[in-house]
Amino acid sequence: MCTVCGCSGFHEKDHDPDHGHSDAHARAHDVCHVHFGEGEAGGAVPGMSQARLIQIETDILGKNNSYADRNRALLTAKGVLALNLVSSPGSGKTTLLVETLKRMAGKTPAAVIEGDQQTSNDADRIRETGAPAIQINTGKGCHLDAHMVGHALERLPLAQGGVLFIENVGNLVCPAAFDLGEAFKVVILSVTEGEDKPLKYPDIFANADLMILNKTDLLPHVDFCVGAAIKNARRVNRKIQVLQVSARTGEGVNGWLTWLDGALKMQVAHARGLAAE
Ligand SMILES: Nc1nc2c(ncn2[C@@H]2O[C@H](COP(=O)(O)OP(=O)(O)OP(=O)(O)O)[C@@H](O)[C@H]2O)c(=O)[nH]1
Ligand SMILES: [Mg+2]
Repeated sequence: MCTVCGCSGFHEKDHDPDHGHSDAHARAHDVCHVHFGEGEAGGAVPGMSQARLIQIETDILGKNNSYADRNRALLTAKGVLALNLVSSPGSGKTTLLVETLKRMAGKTPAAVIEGDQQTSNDADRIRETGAPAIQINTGKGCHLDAHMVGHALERLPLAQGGVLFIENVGNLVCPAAFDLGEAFKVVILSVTEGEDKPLKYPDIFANADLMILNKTDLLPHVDFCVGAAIKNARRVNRKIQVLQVSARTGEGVNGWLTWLDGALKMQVAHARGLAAE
């Protein structure tokens, strides 16, 4: 038995005393590592071929993308900057939004779409700031899709040149695949979650434009290495921008507001460019 990890595929000759697991050991190590994501579809469903899985995913995402294109065209025409906020549950998305909306009040119009499986708690919290909010409950669904967002847009007052925040369902997996028609995807990682999350859930970090490291006020109390988290995020997405904030104390929130301002200016310029074509 392997004395490094306890797997049964280990042979004494495989062991490298300096590095622990040699290549030979790595091969033998597969005995205790079961992969379900190495086929063409990148996933597995019992009883379904990889080809069928790809076909289903292509159909669903193709349909979603056409709704996303429609949302994007509507938002761009209004010069509205739409952001898709994704994270695991409880990273602080709504808290950060509440603090952001309080600071934006009277300066930049903003509206919010909230996604959760159940309850209207988050939309209620947002409305207390004075900003309009629509709650989408997904039931057993684990992410927002562009069709749901399109329906919310029909009911939400969107001011020309404003910001639309879409808080996705707390989930680091499924929201990665669904374009909602946003201009930018923002992933929030709180310091209580561990710096390895970008490596464990790479798709969501690979697709994001900005990573916000939240709850920095808790850094003195947790084993979280900011440098390692940023390095891990840049291993899956070398272009990802990073901001550190505490939605609780407000530290770093001004940097986030500056980022928002720059993104809004880009969006307005983009809309003007399209209108002039
Ligand atoms: N210490 C600290 N706590 C925070 C911070 N931001 C949020 N929290 C707390 O984290 C908890 C979850 O915050 P939410 O804003 O509800 O998180 P969320 O990402 O919107 O959660 P879901 O919508 O359920 O996915 C609450 O108890 C917040 O008070 C922060 O910067 N520092
Ligand atoms: Mg929330």
